[in-house]
Order: sequence, then structure tokens, then C-alpha cells
Amino acid sequence: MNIMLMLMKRAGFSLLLLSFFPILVKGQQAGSKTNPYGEMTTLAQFSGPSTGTYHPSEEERKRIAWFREAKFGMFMHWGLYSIMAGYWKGEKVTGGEWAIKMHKLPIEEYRALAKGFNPTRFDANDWVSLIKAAGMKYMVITAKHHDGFAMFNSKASPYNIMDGTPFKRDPMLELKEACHLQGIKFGLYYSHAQDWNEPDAYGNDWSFGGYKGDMDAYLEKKALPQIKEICEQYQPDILWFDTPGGMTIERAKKVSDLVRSIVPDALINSRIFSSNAPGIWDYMSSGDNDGFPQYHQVPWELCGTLNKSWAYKRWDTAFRPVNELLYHLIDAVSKNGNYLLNVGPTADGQILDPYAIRLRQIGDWLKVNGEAIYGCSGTAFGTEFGDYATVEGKKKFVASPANWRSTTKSGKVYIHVLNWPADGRLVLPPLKGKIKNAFLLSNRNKKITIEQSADGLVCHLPSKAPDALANVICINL
Ligand code: FHN
Repeated sequence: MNIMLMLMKRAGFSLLLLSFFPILVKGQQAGSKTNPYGEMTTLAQFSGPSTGTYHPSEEERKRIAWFREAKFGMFMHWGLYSIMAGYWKGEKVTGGEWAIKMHKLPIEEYRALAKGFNPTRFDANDWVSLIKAAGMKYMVITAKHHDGFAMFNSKASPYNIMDGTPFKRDPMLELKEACHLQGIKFGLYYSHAQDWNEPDAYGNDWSFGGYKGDMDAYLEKKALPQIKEICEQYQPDILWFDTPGGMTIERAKKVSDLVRSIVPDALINSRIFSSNAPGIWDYMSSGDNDGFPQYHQVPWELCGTLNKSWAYKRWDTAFRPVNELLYHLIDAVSKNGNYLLNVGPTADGQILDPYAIRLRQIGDWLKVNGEAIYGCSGTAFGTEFGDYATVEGKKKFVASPANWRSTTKSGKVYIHVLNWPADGRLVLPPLKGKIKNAFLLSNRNKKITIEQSADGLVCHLPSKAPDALANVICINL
């Protein structure tokens, strides 16, 4: 892969977040020879600005094919921090899975939480059924987060769910089996660099008398053996790494080589390393709750929270409305990305109603409109997102109002109408190719009239939006 990237820290985010900022490649056509998929070539529509360049090998292309079809997955943060649920000794604390570091909690007391971890209401099949009902095609769950506690059966460290808790079951194995039964791809999150339980790893600067870590010792002793374990035990479809502080390219390569030697088909996300690493990762993770501003050629994934937290916090009731969640899915797909939507199960193993209800609503929408999401390429236009402009002397992306988005498939352009026009007239940029007919996916019998000229399209829509969430016009070319 030859990707031009610049590393930057996203401001205004309290956690360490390494994100990638794409360099704008003006005039790059997704249908040109630079796109080995040729997805847009059949349609030859895309003419907007695009970022990144993508030259995968045949092997990489095959490996990632399912992911590009899938588009929508579930992220889950579940661990000892779920017991805290946003409280420490009765006091409300911020940070969720980060509370231990943010509040410099005594490590021994945090470790002792394991004795009370007994998720008796956990049922892997129920969780995976909910994933299916949401229309998601894959999941990624925390096998080990930064706290260092393994939510899987591990011989490499006794600090794990089988040895350290009264539960004595392996939820990762149960979930893997349930995913296999229900046709859902199974991914594992593993915090490879940051481990607050280990003096040698990156991250814990408050418990061990000052930070003097030996990253290679930690990798050899714990991270690599555990990565080997999870690859062998669960053959994950995705290895989702995060916060690569302290990872050199050599260390990242060691991790990636190990994964490839055991599960050659598994996908690896870009947070294995802090910048471009040819051949090491398969797809890019954009910022947390922060997708790319424009069409991005490299396969990518937006991960986002359903409320404001990754891990379960009892007091976080700021659940996002379904239309906002749906917008993130549609927006990501229109920019050639995927959406990994997070839920935080409770310590006793439940996914509570505020999550489940919203997920089912998204699933219901996808039952009607899924053909405009799954297996789709990005927009046929590209100019609807906005553009870079100089604002107060600085180059900045200025987003346009998100009234609509577009996704495509061979011979079809989908228009996702996000704000229904009051006068029933939706004006769009010009489209190459002659329109044969158009209809709403929610009512295929009712044709939509579209005036097409060199200046653009004018779609004549019913006066009232049939679906309050989002409506999709299917245009046949
Ligand atoms: O530090 C983590 C955080 O706890 C959470 O896991 C998110 C999910 O993308 N990633 C990290 C910060 O980017």
C-alpha cells in the first residue's frame, strides 16, 4: 500500500488517540487504474475529490473482500471496568475503561475486582442474535483492554477470566461459537502496547514507582504469547489493535507476522502502528467517533459509541438517537468505509434496552434499505461532503449540510435522503449515464420522476417522507 499520511493527535479528546489525517489527492478518480477493485469502473460515475491511494496485493484484496461487503459491525467493550459502571467506592468517576488511569486508582484494588466478576446473565447466543437483528455482519470484542485483564482463557498470564474470577467460563470461546453458528464474523480487540497491569508495558506511570518499562520484555513475556493464544484458540477474523504507543515498526511487524503465521486470513487494523506500515495492516481505523471527511480510497472503519462511553457506565444515559447512528453508517459507506458501533454490556452480562432497542430499529431499517448499504461502493458524486477552505488563515475542511448521501452498485446509484425537502424537490449534482428509472426502496412500485440535465438532477418526491429516519431512492442506469 502506498498511502500518504500524516500523523496527528486529535485535539479535544482526553485520551491518547493516534489518528491518521489523509492528504487530499485532488482529481483522483476512483474509477481510474489506481482502484484495483474497479468497483466504480463499471459505473464510471465518481468524479469528486478523494483521499488516500490504495494498491493492495491480490492476497490483501481477497482477504478484505468480506469486510468491504459487510459494512456494519458491533464493537463491545467488556471487562473488569464494567463492574465499576462509572463509579469507584460509591463515587461517580469519569473515564469508564480509562478510570483506573485517569484517577490513578490503586492497581491492587482494581485487580481485586476480578473476584466479583461473575456475568451469570451472559448468553453468547443472545448477544449474537442481537447483532444479527441489528443487521450487523461482524463483531469485535475486547479480549484484553488497556487494564491488562484477559477476558479469555490464557496460560500466558493468570490475570484472566478463567483463573481469576468465579465465572470460570471462556466468553470469547462461547461468542466465537455463537458467531460461527449464526454466520457473524468474529473479531478480537487486543491492547498490544498499552497494559496497565505490567510494569514493562506502555502506559502505567502511577503504580510501579515511576515508568521504566521494557517494551520488548513485555511483548515477549505477555503480548506475543497472548496474541498467539487468541489466534490459535479463536481463529479471529479481525485482530483489532489500539493505542500503539511504544511500538516501533519492527515490533509492529513482529505482531503482524505472528498473526499472519497462524490466521493468514485475519484482518489487522491500522492501530497496530502509528503511521503507514506497508503490508502490516489491512484497513484503517479513523478517529474514535470521527470518520473521514471525504471519500477515502483505502478501506477504513469508523468506530463510534452508542452513547458517550465505550464501557458500560450506569450514569451515561446520553444515548444517540437512531437517525444519528444511521447517519454515521450511511455517511461512512458513502465514503467507502465501514461502521463499527459500540455497546457496553453490564458486568452481569446484559446488553440493556437503550442499546438493544436502537440496534433493532437500525436492523429494521436495513431490512428495507440494506441493498443500498451491503456490498456498496461509495458515492457517485463526491462533492456533497464539503471541501477544504482557508478559514482564519488555516486550511480546514468545511462540511456541507448533510441533506443526502449516495452509495453505488453496478448500474445503480442510491440516494439516501436524510433531510426530506419540504417542497418535495431534491436537487443533486450531474450524474453521468442516462437514468432508466427510479423508485424508493420502501415502495418499489411507485416510480420517482427525475429530471436529468447537464446541470444536475431534480428528483420529485412525495410531499411527506415515508420513513422518519432516512429514505433511499434507487436510480437504475
Ligand atoms: O483508549 C481506547 C479507548 O478506551 C477505546 O477502546 C477506543 C475505541 O476505539 N480506543 C482507544 C482510544 O482511541
